[in-house]
Amino acid sequence: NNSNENNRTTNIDNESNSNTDNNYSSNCNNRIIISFYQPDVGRFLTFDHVTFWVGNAKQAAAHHVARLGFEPFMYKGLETGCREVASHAVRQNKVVFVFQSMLEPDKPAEMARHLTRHGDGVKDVAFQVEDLDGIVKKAKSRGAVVVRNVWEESDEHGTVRMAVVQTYGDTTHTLIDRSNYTGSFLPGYKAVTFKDPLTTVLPKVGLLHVDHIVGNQPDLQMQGAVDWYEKNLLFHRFWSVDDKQLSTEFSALRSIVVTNYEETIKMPINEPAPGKRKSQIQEFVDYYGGAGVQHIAIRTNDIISTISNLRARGQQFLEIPKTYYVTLRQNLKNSKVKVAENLDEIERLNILIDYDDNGYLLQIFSKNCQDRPTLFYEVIQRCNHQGFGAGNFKALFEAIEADQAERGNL
Ligand code: TYF
Ligand code: FE
Repeated sequence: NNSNENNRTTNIDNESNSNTDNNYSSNCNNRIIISFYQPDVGRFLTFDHVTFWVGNAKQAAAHHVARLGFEPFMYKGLETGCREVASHAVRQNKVVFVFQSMLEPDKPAEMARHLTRHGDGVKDVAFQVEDLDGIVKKAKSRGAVVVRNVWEESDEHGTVRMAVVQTYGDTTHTLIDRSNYTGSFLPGYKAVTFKDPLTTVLPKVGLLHVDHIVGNQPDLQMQGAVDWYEKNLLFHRFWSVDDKQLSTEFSALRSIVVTNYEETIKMPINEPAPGKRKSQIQEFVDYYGGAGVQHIAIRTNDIISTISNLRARGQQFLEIPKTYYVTLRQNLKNSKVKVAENLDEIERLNILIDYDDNGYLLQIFSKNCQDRPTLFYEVIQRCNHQGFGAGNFKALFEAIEADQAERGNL
């Protein structure tokens, strides 16, 4: 490997700042140079699956089947010889969610603590990797906490190798090497043969794969979380905004996106910023009891039908004020970009659009998935646009603040 060939330099702005000297500046007039090298060991491929620790895994899985269009997929629990934890996996195209619950009083203790502190939430985001040993060795040498060293699990379909590393809060990343495995999920699970009748009665949703997963951090902890990915996983910054771009009249936040070398996995990291009222990120941190996963964004190729069908299943989304669509229609007239979707449909469904001259993205945000105002989902369709909806932040945050006000949390 010729390192010069593999060296990409992105001139984002202009003042010196490499990803080895993490000198993030929140002044958007500063000019920053980020260079990044192809890591000499390992490769991150994709999001693999997401594990949720919840009070009632059976019902959480059923909820995702009924409301969000997942299908029952895999199971392990008492019937398969797992005496302490029940795991229900559901799947929709490449999106796999695993819901896990305790089977016995107070056991496993870590799960009990997690549940009482955080409520239902994301425990682990698994990545599919190549050269697991190289990645774990590198992360360890850089100081990452390895929760579980490399281990193997086998069945008639081959062998899966895995390791677990600690990221923000109580959240972990399982790293999975599937190169010697042909099974559809993981050893130890049995396929669920039950076909939920709702699957045939209700309209198909068409969620395809995870686009990005966002982690909220307590005040002033965003940079540390970003550094963790740069240092230990050799991720780099993809895109960043400062609190000037991310504020409404009342509240603000900062956000930095980190991604792997190939840019197939995107992990935005948020922190609250000072404003007149409580930041939505602070509200999350207060209710979650620290850092954690705030939203999972899932891709579709046809957001109009995806959202129509999710709404038909009773999934609820944030409401966007009419004024957003008045401004949008005006601005789109003066723009080079042509939006293929019908704007009346977009408005009826409360979908947001962000665009530049070359492309656009369509996105929408669900209401919170549980009683605590913590995790929610985003559905996103990309048409030659790799952003995260910066142009929508103001409208979106005002919509979130309306919900915050209803909860008495401003
Ligand atoms: O992932 C993103 O950056 C967008 C926008 O609290 C966003 O989905 C950012 C922060 C937030 C909610 C949405
Ligand atoms: Fe997002």
